[in-house]
Amino acid sequence: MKDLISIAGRFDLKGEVEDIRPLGNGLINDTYKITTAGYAPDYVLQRINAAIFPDVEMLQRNIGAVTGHIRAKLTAAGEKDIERKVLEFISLKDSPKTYCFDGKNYWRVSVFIRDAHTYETVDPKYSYFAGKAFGGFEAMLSDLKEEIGEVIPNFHNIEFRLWQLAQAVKANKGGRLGPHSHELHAILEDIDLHGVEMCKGERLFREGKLPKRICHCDTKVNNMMFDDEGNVLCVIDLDTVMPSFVFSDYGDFLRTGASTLPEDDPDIDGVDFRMDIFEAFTKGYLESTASFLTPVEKENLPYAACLFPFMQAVRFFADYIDGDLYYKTKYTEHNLVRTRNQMKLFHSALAKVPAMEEFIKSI
Ligand code: GN1
Ligand code: MG
Repeated sequence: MKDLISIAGRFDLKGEVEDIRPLGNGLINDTYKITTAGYAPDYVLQRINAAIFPDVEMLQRNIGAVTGHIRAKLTAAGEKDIERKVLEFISLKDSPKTYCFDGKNYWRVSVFIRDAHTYETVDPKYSYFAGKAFGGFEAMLSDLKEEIGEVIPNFHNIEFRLWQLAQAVKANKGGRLGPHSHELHAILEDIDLHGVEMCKGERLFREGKLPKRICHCDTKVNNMMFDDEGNVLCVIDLDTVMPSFVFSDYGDFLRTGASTLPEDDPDIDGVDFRMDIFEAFTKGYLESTASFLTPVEKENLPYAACLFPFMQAVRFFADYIDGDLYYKTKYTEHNLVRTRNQMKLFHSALAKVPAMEEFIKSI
């Protein structure tokens, strides 16, 4: 706590720090809430996982460009309550930089959005709002002039993720893959069976048929803030904002929002892809992206709904085989449980592609 207070002290905060305690459940960074005295805003302090984001300068530059652009748009539109509608990062006392290095770790601070909530699950009504908000986020950034760097190269490139899995299998760093690990081999076969089909996006890109746009790339349900009345306030967790296919934002929301269970629930039989959430989210998303979405993007949204659980399974599984080097885990089999869960969700979504296509055609 003393260390955290001294780190917080390097940022240009209003008000005196009263308390700092852990916040949220991200799998990558460590997050804390800073409570301040009196009327000053509270803040969010984050230790940036530099193993995953080695270029912190680029990371914070991207975020600065995106939040600055959105703030300017909201201001021009005469929005009220802008502090709750876009994140604000705080600079250091002695420099305009929005991060510091303590000799070991990188840290940053943003304003804590008051009276706001995140949810781990959503009903169809909220999914519709979420579709409008994530689509609206892409729409707002569609005329951003500043260059946004690829902060994690190949982040949502499934060809690369499959290659990583193959490397993990070869190296077997965690020693988890043996001749008797029948289940693991069965998962590998299943992934292999669908790999080519799931690389469709990368092929369309190479053929010049699919654009990259500035996307959020981590549109999990819990990365969106709602006010007390259930209105979307803003999108948070901007670390992975980068050029990608719109499939990233569309597919990753459904991966978490349309699943009947959380991504690490061991009740695999209970995992199912919810069409009511799909329909509501898709409606909202198509409304807010109408100004730029191309026919190829639109027609491949059902593919995106399958791609994201598939890609997440590939990533969790590679990490399991590596011996849990990337994702935080709470128990030995955690990444394997996540893999099974995401493969089940993938199959459930895949079976519903014809119904999804029909719905999209109907609107
Ligand atoms: C990570 O940080 P968090 O928990 O929002 C990951 C996402 C995964 C997600 C799975 C930088 O997101 O890509 O979809 O875990 N972020 C990074 O829960 O790898
Ligand atoms: Mg997050």
